Amino acid sequence: MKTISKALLSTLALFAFTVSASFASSPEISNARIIQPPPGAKVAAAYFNIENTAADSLVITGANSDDVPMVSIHLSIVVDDVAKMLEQESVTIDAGDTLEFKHGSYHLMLMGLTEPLVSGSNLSFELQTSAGTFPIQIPVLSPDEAANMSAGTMDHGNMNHDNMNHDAKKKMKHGDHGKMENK
Ligand SMILES: [Cu+2]
Repeated sequence: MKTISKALLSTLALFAFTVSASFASSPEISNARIIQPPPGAKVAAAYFNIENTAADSLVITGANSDDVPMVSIHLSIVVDDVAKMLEQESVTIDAGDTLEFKHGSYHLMLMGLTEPLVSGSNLSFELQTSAGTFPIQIPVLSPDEAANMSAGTMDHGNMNHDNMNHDAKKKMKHGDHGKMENK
């Protein structure tokens, strides 16, 4: 009897471990946004923060979207005062680290756009990584909304980005997003 319950216990423990391990390996995406490009633009950039919550390095190898003809990982750099964008085959995030895809750094380059990106809409992406493929929804923000959002992020580095991400659209629609800067 004792042996059976021990076996059952260890089975349960193993199950619990498996479940939490599979959650832990999903990267945390926050603050995802695409800044609406000017009318007629064929390209746009997508930004987000990605936290590698797993115990192993996470390698991002690419992204795709049914909504965008071509998606590449780019890195913006400045060489001799000239801004350049370099296509990256992959980006590695160490265990526990967060990488910000942002203006002037890593970004997803959305290319071959045939229709204007409308602020308030969401584009669906799949991120290909060493830990599998993960879906991401990225909202299109007007330039004003995006400026408010990044100002808020910079002023409040400790803020829970998840909450901000979830509330951002509603807050910004009501025009009170600027409050975050004044806190
Ligand atoms: Cu680019």
